[in-house]
Amino acid sequence: MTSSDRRAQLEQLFAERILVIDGAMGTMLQRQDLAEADFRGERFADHPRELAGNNDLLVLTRPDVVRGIHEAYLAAGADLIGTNSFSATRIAQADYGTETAVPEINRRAAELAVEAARAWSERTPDKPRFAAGTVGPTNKTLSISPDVSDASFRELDFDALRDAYAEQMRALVEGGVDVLLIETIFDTLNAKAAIVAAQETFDALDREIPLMLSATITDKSGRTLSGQTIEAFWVSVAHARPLSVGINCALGATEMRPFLADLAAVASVPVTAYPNAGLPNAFGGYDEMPETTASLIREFAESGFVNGVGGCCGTTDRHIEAIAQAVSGIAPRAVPQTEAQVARYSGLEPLEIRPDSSFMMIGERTNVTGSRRFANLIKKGDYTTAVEVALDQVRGGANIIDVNMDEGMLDAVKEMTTFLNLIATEPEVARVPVMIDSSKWEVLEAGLKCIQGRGIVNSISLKEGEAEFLEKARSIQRYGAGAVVMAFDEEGQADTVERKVAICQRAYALLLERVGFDPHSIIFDPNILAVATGIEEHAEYAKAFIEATRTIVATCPGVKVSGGVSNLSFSFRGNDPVREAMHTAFLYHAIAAGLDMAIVNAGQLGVYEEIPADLLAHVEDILFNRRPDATERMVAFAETVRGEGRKKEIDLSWREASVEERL
Ligand code: THG
Repeated sequence: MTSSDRRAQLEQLFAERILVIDGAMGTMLQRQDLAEADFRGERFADHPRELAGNNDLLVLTRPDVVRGIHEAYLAAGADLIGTNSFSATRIAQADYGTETAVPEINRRAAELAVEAARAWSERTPDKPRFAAGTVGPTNKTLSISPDVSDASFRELDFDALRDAYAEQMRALVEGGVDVLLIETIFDTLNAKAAIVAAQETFDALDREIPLMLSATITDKSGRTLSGQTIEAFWVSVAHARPLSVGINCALGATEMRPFLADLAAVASVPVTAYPNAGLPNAFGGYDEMPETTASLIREFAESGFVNGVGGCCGTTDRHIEAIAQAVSGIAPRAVPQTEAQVARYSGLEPLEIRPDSSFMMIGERTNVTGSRRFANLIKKGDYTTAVEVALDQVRGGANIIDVNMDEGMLDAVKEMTTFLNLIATEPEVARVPVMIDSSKWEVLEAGLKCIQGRGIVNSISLKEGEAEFLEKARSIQRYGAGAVVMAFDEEGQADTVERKVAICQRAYALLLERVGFDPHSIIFDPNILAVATGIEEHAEYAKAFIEATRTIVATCPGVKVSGGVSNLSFSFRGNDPVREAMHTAFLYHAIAAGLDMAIVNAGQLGVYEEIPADLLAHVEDILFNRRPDATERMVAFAETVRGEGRKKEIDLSWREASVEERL
């Protein structure tokens, strides 16, 4: 059977009946009263450290015990059993000094589960059994600092975790597992590293198997340990196109219920739930009886929440038997057949951009090239105040924050990493998705490795040709982000309606046809360029952006359109009332043409209707290129707006900068 057949078979089964997942491995092992000698066996007889408690090692030293537990769960009615490999990464095994055994452990863990599942599939052909390669979260977290005095510190980086997962996954896949089960996810960034690792493993082995994802909720507020809501979690991992998504472990079935309901309401794939046997008692044990767990899970099934159920900590084969009986004959949750036609991003919370959503503001101030103040804070290393800049953006109404560290004097990779790690720990900021802004791919990629949510890369373009564009797009897809695509090609930046539209349409076709990119994850930026510069060719720029936007939204279904609004008024630097009026009027018309979002100074936008009539007339003369002397007239008028003594010449210094810097 090919991998895609296997996936289709499991999808079919999840649609037909509620599949039963096995129960706890640890609980069953504990009941065997294994001693240090069991964990060591002959293989590790001389190992310098204590090994008792390293459960995964038992696949090598007591395979009979592990096999017996798989048998017990299969006999109890489990359709899907998990390999005994929860902590079998070099990161978790480091606690015991057994890192080098990682490939062997996973390989053997896979073989034991696969053999047992195959044997039972032959015995009960109408009830095929499956082996899932269990991949735990490890004992480290990518989104949280263990150092109270440095919130940007991380014990581990994305690449090290990804590589550790890849090592584990390769051995599990080679060992023959049917699916990979990335479970007990307490930090979505860890899970995103696992997803990248899985995809790399499938590429390397030229063999793909389905992924099952399962998060855990560790407190009653319904957040993961790293602070996400369950909806935000789903938005952050949906790019993996998993076979299923669910919740496990948590605080038992009762506490899990509301969050399972939330997940079931949004997930476009089968949903699983395998809770602990209630809350732990004073000794860390679990007392919930099989009948109790089973009746709680039966209620999940009757509520239409689940396609798969089982048990986690504290559950045994008796729990699984009771659960299997309790859900037998109850119809599984109906999986929505079509994905809603919306763009979804996330920080700690989800952000949905629907056709009827109000305009989205992307905060521009956390940009070292766009704010002298922010640049100085970063240069001084005053990160506390720099984080407040982000906080002000969110409090000022920004739905997303743009972060840019491209400045010659700064190590942009390092600063992007530090700053994103910092704001990840500031709940009010971390609530919103991040737009990672850089002209360097290495900075964009470094940023992608820091965000647990679904963010946006700003930007990619056809500037360096199709091959590079496609490669970056594939990478962005793998990290689970959206992309701003600038209207820029091999010939340069598009400044006419025709070129803006043609480049976006070309990029659209490439992304959909060659990458399989979701059109909702594309954000076109047809270049907002400065007007009223004194140069005749610039006079049409505002109009061109607005007209291009109209055509792009009409001809590229699903995409969003954005732009950097403050660029528009560079020639009125120093005159904030004029700049604000220009931005406000421009947005008013651009939004009417279909603009969905823009990078703005959130605190500095006015209301169109409140712009004084004379100022508005001057502004619109410029925006729509209504008269050749529009700029001159505005310059004269601007002095009156600024008031006495604050005379300001048109600032053309920006013209010395390269096109990229100008953007
Ligand atoms: N498209 C996309 N990304 C972008 C841009 C774009 N990123 C950068 C830029 N353009 C958008 N961000 C800004 C941020 C600030 C300003 C302009 C654009 C700005 N700053 C004041 C100035 O230069 O006068 C800063 C003054 C100060 O130091 O405080 O105008 O187009 N995809």
